[in-house]
Amino acid sequence: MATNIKKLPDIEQVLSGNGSCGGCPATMALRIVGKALGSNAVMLLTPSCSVASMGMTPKLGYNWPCINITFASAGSSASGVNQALEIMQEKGRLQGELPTVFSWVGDGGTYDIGFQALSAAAERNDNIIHFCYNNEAYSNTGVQRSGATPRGSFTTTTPTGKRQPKKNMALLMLEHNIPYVATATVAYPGDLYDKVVKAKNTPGMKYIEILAPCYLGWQFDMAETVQLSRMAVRSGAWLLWEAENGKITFNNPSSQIISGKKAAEPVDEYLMKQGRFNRLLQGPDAAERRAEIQGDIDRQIAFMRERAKISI
Ligand SMILES: Cc1ncc(C[n+]2csc(CCOP(=O)(O)OP(=O)(O)O)c2C)c(N)n1
Ligand code: SF4
Ligand SMILES: [Mg+2]
Repeated sequence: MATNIKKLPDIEQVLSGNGSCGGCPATMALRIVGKALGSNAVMLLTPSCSVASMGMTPKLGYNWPCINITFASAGSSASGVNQALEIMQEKGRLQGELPTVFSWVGDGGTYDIGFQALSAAAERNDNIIHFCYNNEAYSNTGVQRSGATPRGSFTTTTPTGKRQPKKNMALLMLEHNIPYVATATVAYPGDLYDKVVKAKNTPGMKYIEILAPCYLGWQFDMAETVQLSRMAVRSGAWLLWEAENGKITFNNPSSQIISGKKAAEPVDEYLMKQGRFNRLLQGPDAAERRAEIQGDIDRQIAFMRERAKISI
């Protein structure tokens, strides 16, 4: 059972007055991450909404030492910072517990441009946590398509709807044989908190991906961020799972969908709540397009069930 939200520590690493939009899922998620990591950490960020929201020294919105790095280099930069801290500790120039080194990166910086450096860090099993907050587009530059954008979604570079399905990035990270991989989303803060605590206490490379429904890119009312996050999970469009040393387990409510105890909700209601799908689903081939999206979700559920060796 996940930790109850009322039991999360009071510590706040995300400070008031930061520049994110109201209802920003990335910032909500980072708040929970801060409660799990505590203050002894170093944060690396690639160009993204979270950088734009952070503000400028000396008035940073995040209460960690923060390093802005180039778009492609989260994996290599975080590895380098971690190595430097380990050497400082060895030489007696750093006392106490080694800080957690984590990168906080969007889907563009993870799925696409940062993939090579991230893959290399995973292959070396470097002692870092890579967080991908996945808002399914390049939001900070006006919503362009990324490898995480689902089929059918409108972005400024897919004006007639994206024609390809998204990648399964968390599974790709798992295939690097790293000790910990997890998926999460803002509607389940206790689940996210527990996963970050596990990652913090696991040596080696950790990858946590957080679905982050962004009102701007997805086109819904900003007060509905958490509702959209919950609908994504209930429809099976987003599965909550974790893998410790390669063994996959699913977390509630995804575990019920995977085990066949509960059917995933049809994706229609989730799609129709979002302007990014609306125009497509009002066109003459709406039924065909909707079936394609539902097909992608059904295939992923079946694939992940098989990959986790669960039969129903
Ligand atoms: C090499 C390089 N290319 C493009 C940019 C412009 N750029 C800044 S933020 C951004 C979007 C980042 O998308 P993502 O990683 O998904 O984070 P989000 O904006 O969605 O938070 C882009 C394309 C850049 N800073 N550097
Ligand atoms: S555009 Fe989306 S991800 Fe970016 S700050 Fe606003 S709500 Fe957050
Ligand atoms: Mg993004």
